[in-house]
Amino acid sequence: MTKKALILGITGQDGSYLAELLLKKEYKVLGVMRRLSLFNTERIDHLYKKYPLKRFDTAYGDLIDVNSLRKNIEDFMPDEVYNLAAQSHVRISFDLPESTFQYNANSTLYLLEAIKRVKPKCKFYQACSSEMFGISPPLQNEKTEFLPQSIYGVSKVTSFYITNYYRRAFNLFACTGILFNHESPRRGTNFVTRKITLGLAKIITGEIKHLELGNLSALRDWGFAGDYVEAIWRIMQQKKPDNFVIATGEHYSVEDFVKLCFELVELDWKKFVKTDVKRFKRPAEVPDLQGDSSKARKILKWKPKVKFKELCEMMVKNDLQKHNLTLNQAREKAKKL
Ligand code: NAP
Ligand code: F7E
Repeated sequence: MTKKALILGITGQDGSYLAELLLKKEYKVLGVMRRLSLFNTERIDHLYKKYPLKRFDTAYGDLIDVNSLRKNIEDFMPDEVYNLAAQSHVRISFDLPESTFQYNANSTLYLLEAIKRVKPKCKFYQACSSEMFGISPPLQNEKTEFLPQSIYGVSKVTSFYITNYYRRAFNLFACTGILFNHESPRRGTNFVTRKITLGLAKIITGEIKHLELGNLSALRDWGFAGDYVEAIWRIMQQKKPDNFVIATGEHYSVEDFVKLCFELVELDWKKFVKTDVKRFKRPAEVPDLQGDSSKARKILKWKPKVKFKELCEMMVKNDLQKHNLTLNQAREKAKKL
């Protein structure tokens, strides 16, 4: 029988990759998106074109509009609900603490309560985050203490406990994935990796002279979003609901990422990157994230395919291509800078 999946956060990076994966697996997918004054379906337009509406469609809903969430569950009666929607920017959560918390924590409660009442057999996935570990030193795994450094992190810890509570108290199939940073050509342009690859392309075309960044010494465990949505799906296919850390196990600094990207086009990054630590400073930073995903590797039989260097290259090539440049053409242009 065709499985039905409801994806919250369909217009985001992960929502678009997960929808692609589930549609390939013959699922029927309904994506939930919020009303905006302009359409922002760039990441899923190819899916509207490729699949008929009875396989892939979208409906309106908002994370803090409890009725909209419940209505979508009642109308669609999904077998699996993936809550990937969030105010996902850590830095912005310092400016918008209240709404970040409401979106990211309350929505988990609203969705689980709706599932409990409407279709208790429906499986539920909550997107949690390595930001929950905050200043707990690496390696971080499922047993590591949560010491979040932002309301974003706190909101995800809350969503984690709500999900675990509904599993324990009401026997729902409610899981979490504690995912470390994952990037792709579809990454939002104000996250550091995409800001760097897009900035590099603009430097080559002469649109900008310099790229301004903040803390270059932060260490992150960066993987490829396409690999991570495979892990999300596997978490939902287990016999028992559980929590899993998903990570590559390697960590690199922001500076390492910058250096690798600029090396690809044979530019000396130090001539083009300015740091304005004060401007981009977070009131509380997370210095070092490096995940231990041995549980996922053993139980889900999952491991990441794309390595750090390949990820950089994939993202650089994509942003160059958006500026009508190949890597070789970019190198030629870079010689004249
Ligand atoms: P993203 O690209 O920022 O996507 C977030 C999605 O949430 C977008 O579709 C966004 O819609 C939607 N959304 C935000 N507020 C909403 C609201 N009030 N009502 C309905 N939808 C709303 O994030 P992502 O990188 O795909 O991440 C997916 C999930 O994983 C998020 O929960 C994030 O916190 C978590 N996570 C991400 C990472 C990572 O490294 N990417 C790591 C760990 C955890 P709009 O397009 O309208 O803004
Ligand atoms: O920052 C530093 C910044 O904003 C990474 C989200 O997907 O992953 C993401 O959160 C690091 C930080 O991601 C700039 O200070 C330096 O140390 O790309 P980011 P994040 O905060 O790690 C987690 C796991 C999530 O769950 C989140 O949803 O880079 N950094 N200079 C900068 N960061 C940004 N954004 N911009 C800069 O100019």
